[in-house]
Amino acid sequence: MLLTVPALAIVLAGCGGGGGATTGSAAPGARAIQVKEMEYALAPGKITIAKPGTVVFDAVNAGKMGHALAIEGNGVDKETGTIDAGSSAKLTVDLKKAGTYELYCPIDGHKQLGMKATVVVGGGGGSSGTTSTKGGGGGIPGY
Ligand SMILES: [Cu+2]
Repeated sequence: MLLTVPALAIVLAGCGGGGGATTGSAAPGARAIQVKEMEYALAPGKITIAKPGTVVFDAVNAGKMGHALAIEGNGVDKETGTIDAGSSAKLTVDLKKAGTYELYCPIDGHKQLGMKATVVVGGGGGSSGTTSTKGGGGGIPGY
């Protein structure tokens, strides 16, 4: 029996506060991003993600023919099968590295016709980010 797993999941969700307002019902920590596919474009054309992590691209085929969704870059190379017109598919990828990734439709010629988008993953660590007020622990004010 896996009785401890749901309890653990609840605990993790409970203390995972502080992130962005994630209203979706995706797995904890995963971001869901919807990408519309049509002839011949992807929308949005540029996706910015604050920091590395797991991303679920929800590819919706809003076009009139079959499409698919692929992502490539920084060692990542993954794609869905063909998505029929009116259907959708999920592409889950672990974008571990900050940098630029290319999202595109791998079906013959579609990328060249404009079915591509840029995904930029931010560094996470850096100037902005979480500035906690915990002060290094040993901070004795006034010393
Ligand atoms: Cu396509």
